[in-house]
Amino acid sequence: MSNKIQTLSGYIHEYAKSVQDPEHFWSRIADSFHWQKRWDSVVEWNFKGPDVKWFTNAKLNITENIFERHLYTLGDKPAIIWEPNNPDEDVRTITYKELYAQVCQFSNVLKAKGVSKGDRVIIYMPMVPEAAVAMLACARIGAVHSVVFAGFSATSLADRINDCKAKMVLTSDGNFRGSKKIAVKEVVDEAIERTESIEKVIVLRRTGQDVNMKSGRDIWWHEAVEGVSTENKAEIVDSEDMLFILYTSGSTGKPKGVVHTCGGYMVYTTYTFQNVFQYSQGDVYWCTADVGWITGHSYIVYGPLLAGATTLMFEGVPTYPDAGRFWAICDKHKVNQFYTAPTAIRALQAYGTEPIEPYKLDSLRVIGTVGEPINEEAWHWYHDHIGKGKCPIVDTWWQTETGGIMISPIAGVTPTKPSYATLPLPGIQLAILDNDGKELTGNSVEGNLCVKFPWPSMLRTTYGDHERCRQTYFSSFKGYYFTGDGVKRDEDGYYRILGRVDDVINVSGHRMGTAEVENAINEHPKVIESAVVGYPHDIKGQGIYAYVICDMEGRSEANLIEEIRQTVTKIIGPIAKPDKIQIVPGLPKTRSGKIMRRILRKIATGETANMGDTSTLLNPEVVEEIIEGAQ
Ligand code: 6R9
Repeated sequence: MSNKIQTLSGYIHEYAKSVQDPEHFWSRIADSFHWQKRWDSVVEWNFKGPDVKWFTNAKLNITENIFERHLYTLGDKPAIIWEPNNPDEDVRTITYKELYAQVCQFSNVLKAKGVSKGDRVIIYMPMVPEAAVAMLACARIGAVHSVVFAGFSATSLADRINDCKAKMVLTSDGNFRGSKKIAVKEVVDEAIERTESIEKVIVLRRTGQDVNMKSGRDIWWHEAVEGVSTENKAEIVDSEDMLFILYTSGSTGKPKGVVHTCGGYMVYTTYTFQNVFQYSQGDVYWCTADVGWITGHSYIVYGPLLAGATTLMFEGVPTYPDAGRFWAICDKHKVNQFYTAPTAIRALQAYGTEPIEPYKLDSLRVIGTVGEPINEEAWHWYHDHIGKGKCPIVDTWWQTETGGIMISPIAGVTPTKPSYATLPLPGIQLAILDNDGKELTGNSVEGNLCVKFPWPSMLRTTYGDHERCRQTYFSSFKGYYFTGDGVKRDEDGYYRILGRVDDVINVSGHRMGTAEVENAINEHPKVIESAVVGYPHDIKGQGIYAYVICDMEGRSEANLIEEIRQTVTKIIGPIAKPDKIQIVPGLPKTRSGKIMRRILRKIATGETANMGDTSTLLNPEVVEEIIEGAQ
């Protein structure tokens, strides 16, 4: 772990080196991995294409760096500790050796069922160790995984299958979440009806509920692995071969398949995991995310396992069987690093400190957050009641597209400040640009957050549509990667993320495009037009406010609103269900027909005293009517 930064001056020194000579800096980090063939050049890039390559022509397999590289020293050490939804069910502890055997075995299964290098495999599974086995088995044979969060609807799943033309789906019968048992296989069946590329479905038995197994297509996981060898020689791939696709929402209607490649992603997730969390051998690290999101990819599976860490995986929810569950797990497994989302902190904060009282929480050394800005109140609550005033909070800013943590304190090294992600990690060259594209230098500035130099785990493209990648991230400000976030750099040079500046809303840490939600609402036959905005929500960070024009004939407003909610659940999933739906007579539009979202945002926030200039509107009278009916 020689790459670990341990002092503030060490950080300053490393950061300076990473900017002065990035090639030398990253090649030194990359040297600690196992490459079948070394790279010709560290980085080749331009942000025009964009065209970014790290460790060109190097050959490797990421799973060899998890297993073969660690087995002699860490073989008997727990790789995954799995805590089930129900605390009375047995914990599973899987050592590196055991996980290796399972991954090899499942790699052989995938191959036998017709998956080969470059094929896309959808993983639609609950939070069980087999989800990690599935990801790693794909990586081992050079197949490309695309994990879809198991809360997404059949329509969302079908869209993703069709977009990447996946050959196989790995799933389960059902999913335990708190007191609920959720059907999973059923959703897969419905989705596959709208697709043409799926040849096989492998189904893990988890809940034991009844499912339909289509003969010739569907296979039980336990039957598929029976008698299959636990030895497998890893497929050697190129550093720039695809590792995975992960779909994420943008400001346009359709989610994009963000593409990550092998070499750079491996190097960067490991480096950031080791540094940000200051993991030491023997520690137990726990990230509460779901593997369906990028946080689960980089900081439950790849980063920790590449670093030889013990990663805890939790199947359930923070409030089951009660609001002390997270803290019970921390004590039970003596968790040293705990990483969660502000929305979970706020939700638990609402229960007061009573649920925390039975627990010591004395194993915790580092606590972290990710996914959305953390408000100062939640930061202090987390710091005082969970960290007991002695654990540094790592507020980590990053994105699906960045692959790994970009701005964050290094635990115990970087002095923290409530609500600040603090400073960029080594290798990350940030820039703040004003709306005219001028870089704002110096401190005490505010603007659009951009990055001006590539980093190893950045996205390479959006699957099947490179132009969309260029348009979305590299066209707003020429020569820069644009994050979509607003940021402030304060008088100390510290960064505070201000939230999205585009039409993306962040609900409980989940990204959603307003257009995506509008499209779903518009599927209801009585809806004529809709506009969706975010508004501040105490627990979720942002809530979804939908203004909808409907054909009301023969319908009650309450029924329609409920039906619209169900339509959104059906089309996207429960996470996109609007918190507020207001039926309106019209939407404020400019003369060119554009919806004036600025006005709708103000109404949703309750800031109706000063509506600004509405004179350019085609229909200014509608504003008053909307204000009157606002919720
Ligand atoms: C990792 C992840 C990315 C968006 C990002 C930003 C918001 C994430 C944050 C944060 C403030 C933090 N975000 N971390 N905002 N402080 N520490 O969440 O990826 O799901 O792609 O979301 O989340 O707005 O642009 P993703």
